[in-house]
Amino acid sequence: MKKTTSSLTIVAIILALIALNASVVTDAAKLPNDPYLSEQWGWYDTHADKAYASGYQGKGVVVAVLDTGVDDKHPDLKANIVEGWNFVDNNNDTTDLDGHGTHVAGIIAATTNNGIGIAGIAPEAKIMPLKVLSESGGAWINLDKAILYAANHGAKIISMSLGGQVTTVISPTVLAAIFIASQKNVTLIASAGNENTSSKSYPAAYPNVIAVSAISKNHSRASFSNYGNYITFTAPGVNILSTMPTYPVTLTTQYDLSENYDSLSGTSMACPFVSGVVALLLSKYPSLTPKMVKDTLAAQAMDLGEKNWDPYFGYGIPDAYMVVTETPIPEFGNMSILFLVSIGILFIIFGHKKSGEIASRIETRYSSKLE
Ligand SMILES: [Ca+2]
Ligand SMILES: [Ca+2]
Repeated sequence: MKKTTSSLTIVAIILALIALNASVVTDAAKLPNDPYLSEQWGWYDTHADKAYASGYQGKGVVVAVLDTGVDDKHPDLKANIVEGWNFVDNNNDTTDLDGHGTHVAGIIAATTNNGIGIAGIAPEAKIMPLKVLSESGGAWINLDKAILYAANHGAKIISMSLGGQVTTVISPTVLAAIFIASQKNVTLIASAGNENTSSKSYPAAYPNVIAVSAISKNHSRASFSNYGNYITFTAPGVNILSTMPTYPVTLTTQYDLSENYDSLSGTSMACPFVSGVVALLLSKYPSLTPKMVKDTLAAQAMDLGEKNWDPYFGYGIPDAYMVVTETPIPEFGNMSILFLVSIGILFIIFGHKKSGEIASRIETRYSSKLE
């Protein structure tokens, strides 16, 4: 990522200057009628209000959510769920018994302007629940297979609010799956991790994966958020209100969260904001490559901290409004594709020289009061 930073920075500066001259007017009359909207600071912070008024809402885009499953009976979600797969139990029952996946799904695509609950970033996008985590947390199951399943079943975005730190081992099968999905024009996004460290977390730090750190409402880095060279973007991740299962699950029975709706904090919550913004972009420009998606988000992001890319906020907060109103960043020639292929093959070969298991767990921070 470092090598591409300087050229991207120049593009980002030019686009930022153009952006400064653009005047943005929000039509308050076009805000949706969801009653908890005023509590959704992250929705406003990513400029989803202005995007909503623009009319682009993620239509035609399927987002695979690799997580604990989703409550597909939730009144604020049921219209937007497509069939997925349960890789933990190897069946098609993707019921969420934890709560984490349902929360992530609501941030991306809760039904909006339906008079109940919350609004999503891309309310006309569809969620494909791919269950790779059980309610007891712990290691992900078949992450590589889930990535390939998503890419082969029409998902344009793979949202991964999960990860783990791997200091000496790289998973060759996950790397290969990421590479294949990228070649199919699927954009992969992952949470950066909640350990307040610059040590890399995977899959966020793999090539071709957008890594998302977390910020609080005052735009400071969330105290728990990871940072470092692998960070691509940042997004709201503290006290994020979203959907919870309508029945008892681990988060409600063991961590005192409420059924139906509640707030969580973590880079797990930041990742789906970016997934939602990408869904908005792809609903307008369905054939963008993952590189064009990343470059477009980067050029139009709201910069934070040190000027331009930095290790805490990456390129900044992706802007839901800018991505549906400004022209995408083109990909120049085929050199970049050849470069990506070379890098992909190198990494796969490198990966095969290693062996062992990945230590992993759910990236969740069960807190709504710490910040
Ligand atoms: Ca709603
Ligand atoms: Ca910056």
